[in-house]
Amino acid sequence: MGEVKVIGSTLSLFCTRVEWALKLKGVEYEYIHEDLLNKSPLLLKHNPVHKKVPVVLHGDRAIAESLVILEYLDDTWKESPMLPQDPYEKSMARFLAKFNDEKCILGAFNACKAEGEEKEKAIESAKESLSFLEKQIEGKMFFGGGKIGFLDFAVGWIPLWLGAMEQVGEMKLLDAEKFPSLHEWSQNFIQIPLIKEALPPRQKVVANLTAFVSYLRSLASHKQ
Ligand SMILES: N[C@@H](CCC(=O)N[C@@H](CS)C(=O)NCC(=O)O)C(=O)O
Repeated sequence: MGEVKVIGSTLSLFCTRVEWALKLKGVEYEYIHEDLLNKSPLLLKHNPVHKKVPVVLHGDRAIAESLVILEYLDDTWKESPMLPQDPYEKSMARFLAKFNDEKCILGAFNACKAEGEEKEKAIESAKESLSFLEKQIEGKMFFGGGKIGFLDFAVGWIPLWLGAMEQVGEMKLLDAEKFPSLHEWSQNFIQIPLIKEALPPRQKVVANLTAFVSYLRSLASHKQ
C-alpha cells in the first residue's frame, strides 16, 4: 500500500483530525513535525498551493487539505468507514464538514480575536453557526448515528480548541443550556481513548493561540 507520513503540527486541529482517522483505520504512519514559522522544503514541495499542514504522503503521492485527506483515507482503507454509503447522506456530511470549517471554526476564531464593539456581533454570529451543528446532533450519539465518523472528526475541534478560544477570547460560546446536545456530544467525544490519545495538551494550545491572537491584534492596531 506504500508508506504513510503526515507532515503536521501537533497543535493544529486540522492535523489532529487526520491522526484520529488514521488511528481509526489502524494505519501506521510516521509523523513529520513541521515548523510553521520556518516552513520546510518538504512541505513547500508537497503543498505549494496553500503551504499549510496537514499533508499526507502515501508512497509517492501527496494529499493536502484535511477533509480531502479524510476522504482519501476512507476510499483507500475500507475498514471502519467514516463516510455514509448513501449518496445523499454522504453529500450532507461533506456539506456540514465544509460549513463547520468555514463558518463555525472561523466564526469562533473571529469572536476570539475580536475586541470592542465587534466582539458581541462576532459572538452572536458564531453562536448562530453552532446552533446548526446542535440541530444535527440532537438525539444522536455521533453525527453519523451510532458510530464515530467523518463529521465527528471534523467537529472534533470543539472540546479542546473551542474551549481554548473561549479562554483566550474571554467569552462563552458553547453554553450547555443553549447547546445541550452539542455539549453532551463534546463531553463524550473527548473520553474516547482514540480521541484522547491524539489530543495535544490544553495549555500548549492556549499558549499558542494567545500568541497568535496577540500577533493578529498588534498587526491590526498598526494598520489603524
Ligand atoms: N483548510 C486547511 C487548513 C489547514 C491550516 O489552516 N493549517 C494551519 C495550521 S492549523 C497552517 O498550516 N498554517 C500555516 C500558515 O497559514 O502559514 C485544512 O483543512 O487542512
